Amino acid sequence: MSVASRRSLDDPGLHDEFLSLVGEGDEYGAVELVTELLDGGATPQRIMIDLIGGAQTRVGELWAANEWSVAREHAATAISERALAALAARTNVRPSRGRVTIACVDGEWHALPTRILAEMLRLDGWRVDFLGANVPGPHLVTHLHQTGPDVVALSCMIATRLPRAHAAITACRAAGVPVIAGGRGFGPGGRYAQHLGADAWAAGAEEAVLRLARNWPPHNSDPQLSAFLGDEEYTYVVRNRPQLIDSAMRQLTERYPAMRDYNQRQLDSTAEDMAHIVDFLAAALYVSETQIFTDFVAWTDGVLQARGVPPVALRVGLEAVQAQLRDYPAATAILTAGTRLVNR
Ligand code: B12
Repeated sequence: MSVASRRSLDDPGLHDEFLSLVGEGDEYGAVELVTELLDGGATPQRIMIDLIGGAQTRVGELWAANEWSVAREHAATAISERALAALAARTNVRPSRGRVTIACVDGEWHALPTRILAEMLRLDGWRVDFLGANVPGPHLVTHLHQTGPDVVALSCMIATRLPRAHAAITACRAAGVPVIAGGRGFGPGGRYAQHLGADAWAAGAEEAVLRLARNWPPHNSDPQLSAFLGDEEYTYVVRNRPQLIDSAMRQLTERYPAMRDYNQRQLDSTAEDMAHIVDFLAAALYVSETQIFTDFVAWTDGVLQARGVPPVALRVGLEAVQAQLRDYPAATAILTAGTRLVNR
């Protein structure tokens, strides 16, 4: 290709072009585009963060706005993964630093952000063991004993996985391996990460690269090591999860008549929303942070409204869970804060 026609990350319309390619499931087109950018002199880091990461963020927005279906989002993510793999195949770096294990916590399926992290660290000279999505804590610890890494990078993108993140962080530290945490599940500025005992937190892959290169292991880390944060209310909600969801579904059918005409798919997604209400409530109780729940309610409200579900349905759903938790003051306060948001 001639120099004049080289592609650059600053080309007008480039990001929209990549988004269309992943949206149309055009694997070859997406791989060709990132390869051309690499040939044109763009760094693999910028392509991963700005182009692929940026497109994924747009995919999330399009899904939330009901413009893209779940299937289209899944297909797009698969193409982004292919583009990432193509970049990785073109960039070999001899390991010159330590060894890092990268894993998503138990029940966490957002593997792509950690794949980006893995590639960024590999390009910076780390030897990377990438374990991917949904890694159960005990298996992670076995892996640490077998491979002896210098650091574990643990991802939590959804706050409902925080109790599992806490268990994993505690187990890694007990095995003598420091933990850097990341992903939006750890809250604004990663504020739950230290609370749950992580040695460090980074907002994104670029920050993690700097953090691990310059100041690792952290000498002055002062994690608040608490073996178990869940109190009686958290335990009650987790133990009674199925009953809380079933009973809330029944109450919702009585109090929100439109639901009686729902088809099976609508009923399934309502049950899923109800399960999320209970799971986010449990997470908020676990770390004593109402904001985990109110952020979730605000987000769900937007998602439901984009799908033509009126706010009253969510409000009734929240009330149906709250009605079963009258004797639990912290849960009641959190649910009240959530309901207040929907009433605005
Ligand atoms: C693709 C996707 C999925 C895919 C994931 C497939 C895969 N292989 O990764 C699937 C379909 C599995 C999925 C499922 C769900 N998802 Co989703 N998903 C997304 C989406 C569209 C893209 C994620 C992504 O790749 N982002 C691109 C990366 C580059 O973004 P990033 O966060 O900036 O990444 C950086 C940081 O996170 C950080 N980082 C991440 N981990 C770590 C770890 C360490 C140690 C460090 C240092 C840094 C770090 O570094 C990354 C690179 O710089 C996002 C939208 C979005 N805005 O991200 C939603 C999103 C994350 N999902 C969301 C939701 C709600 C869900 C579901 C609950 C949906 C449902 N109803 O079932 C489930 C939960 C599944 C689970 N239990 O994990 C919400 C979360 C909202 C919230 N309340 O927090 C989002 C934000 C969508 C939205 N706009 O609302 N999802």
